Parts: sequence; C-alpha cells; structure tokens
Amino acid sequence: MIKLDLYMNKYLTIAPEVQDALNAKLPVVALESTIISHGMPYPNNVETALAVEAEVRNGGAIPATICLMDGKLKVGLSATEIDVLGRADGVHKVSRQDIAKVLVRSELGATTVAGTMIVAEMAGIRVFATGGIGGVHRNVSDTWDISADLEELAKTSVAVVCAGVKTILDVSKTLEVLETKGVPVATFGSRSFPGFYSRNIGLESPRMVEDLSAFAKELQMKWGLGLAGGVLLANPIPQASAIDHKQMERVITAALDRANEQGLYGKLVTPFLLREVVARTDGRALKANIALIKANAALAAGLAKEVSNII
Ligand code: PSU
Ligand code: MN
Repeated sequence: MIKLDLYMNKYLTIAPEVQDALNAKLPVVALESTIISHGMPYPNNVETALAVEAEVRNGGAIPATICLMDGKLKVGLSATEIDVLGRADGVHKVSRQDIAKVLVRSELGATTVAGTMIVAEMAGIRVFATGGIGGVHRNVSDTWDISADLEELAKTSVAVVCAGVKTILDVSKTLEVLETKGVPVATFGSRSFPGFYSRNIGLESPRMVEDLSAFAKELQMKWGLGLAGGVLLANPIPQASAIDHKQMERVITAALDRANEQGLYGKLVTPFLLREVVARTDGRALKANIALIKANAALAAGLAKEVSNII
C-alpha cells in the first residue's frame, strides 16, 4: 500500500464507503470518468456509469469512480456527482500533465486511464476497470501520437481491466510499447488479444489467464518485489455484442480520414475518433461499448476480490 503524507491527503477526498472498504481490506474497483465526459453522449454516459457501478457491486466489490471536482481528487462519486459530470460542458480531460492545473483552478476534470491510475494508486486501490486504453496511433511516424496511458502503465501500480485496444489505434505497436516498458499483458480466457469491438483481430495475446486467484498472486509478487507499474488484463467483448472486425475497419478508416482532414492533434484526437465511430455505426458501437465496460467491471470485481484476499 502506498503511504500517503498529509500533504497529498489534503487533495484527496475518498467517499466514506470506499475508505471503509479500503480500511477493512475489502475489494474496491476504480472507474474512470473520461468515458463519461468524452466517451459517450448524455444520457447514455450517466446511465452507463451507474450500470457499471452496479456491476461492480453485483460482483462483490465497492465501486470508486474518480474525477477532479472542487479542487479535490475525488474517489467515489454519488449519483448526483456522476450526473453533474455527465451533463457538464467543457469538462477537462485529465491525464498526468493536467492534474495540477485543473486542481488549482477548482475546475471539473474527468480522468483518463492514466489520470485514474494515478489517483487510484494514491488512494490505495489496486484494480481498475475501463473500456479501452489509449495507445500508439496508426500514423505514429508522422504524429508521434502515443497515449500517456502507456507511460502510466509503465510506472503506476494498478491492474487495469479493459476490452483490449480500439483499432482506431495500431494495436500491435501498442503491444510492442507495453512489452518495452515491462508491462505484463494477458487476455482473460482467450489466446488472442481483443480489439475492443471485436473478440479477435488476428493478434496473439502475450498470454492467456484463466485463474484470477493465481493472477492476483502474481500482482502481489510483482509489487512485493518493488517492481512498480501496471498490469493489463484484456477481456474480450461478450460475443452477443461483438462487431465484425472487417466491418469496423471500414468505419475506422473513414473516421481517421476525417480526423486527418481536420488536422486534429493532441488530446482532441481520441474523443473525435470515438464520436465518429459511434455516429458511423448507427449507435451499434455505443451499445457494444456499454456491454463491454459492464463485462469489464464484473471481471475487475472478481479480480479485486482475489487481490483483497492477499494484499
Ligand atoms: N479508448 C476508448 N474509449 C475511451 C478512451 C480511449 O476506447 O473512452 C479514453 C480513455 O479515458 C483513455 C483516453 O485513457 O481516451 C486516451 O486518450 P489519449 O489517446 O488522448 O491519451
Ligand atoms: Mn494522443
């Protein structure tokens, strides 16, 4: 467990239910908020955030959605706070580089995978569920666009459960960077590494994991050895909600062309692509996104239970 000094504590507001669970070493699952503010339209975003919290509870863990509000790093939001975040315009997308600026201004900030990992680690939460992580963009040799999520996975000790990497990105280059940075990557119950909307995009996973209890022991061993850094557990989208990879590829190529035409760069790129993909699939992509994040929340609850048994 990371020891907090008083200085850091001053900026962290942990909901009593979450703090009680952490004190009693009960399972807690961190949840991100960029998916609420930048990943889905209102009101699907709020409904999904609440449904994801319910999945975590059904799985026997306490949910802790994370954001920046009122000059605090908030860990565990009320339904009203989730609604505020889901309706607000101009919410900051907060990665490592943005945290201090948004806190000083007391503005509303939604945390990306990187931002959520940082705050989860500060709070002592070891397991985090999301939809998809950021990664290496397809046109990386022109743009050098590589998500800060990968750097964070390299240094912040939180296990991230996701549905793989969206094929708006270069998935195999993303896996190469994770390998370079020493981040363990595994797929739950499958030998392939999933592509978010599709269970199989023809990429082999570095490994398959079937036993969450043994996987939790590996986390304890890694962190017990002082090997700081995250771990990525990919969970293939439930079959019933999956979208054919070839069909998705056409949609994504069109979305990428549009982003290029508009000359987008920096943190605007990913939210733009996410919106384009949803608009070009008649909402099917949104449905798939909701189904997979709920499944990830359930798997993360299972992992958090195993982790809480030993850490
Ligand atoms: N990929 C998705 N859905 C998302 C994101 C990525 O399929 O909602 C969000 C996550 O919050 C992720 C962030 O951490 O986008 C990555 O943004 P960037 O590529 O700008 O680092
Ligand atoms: Mn980027």
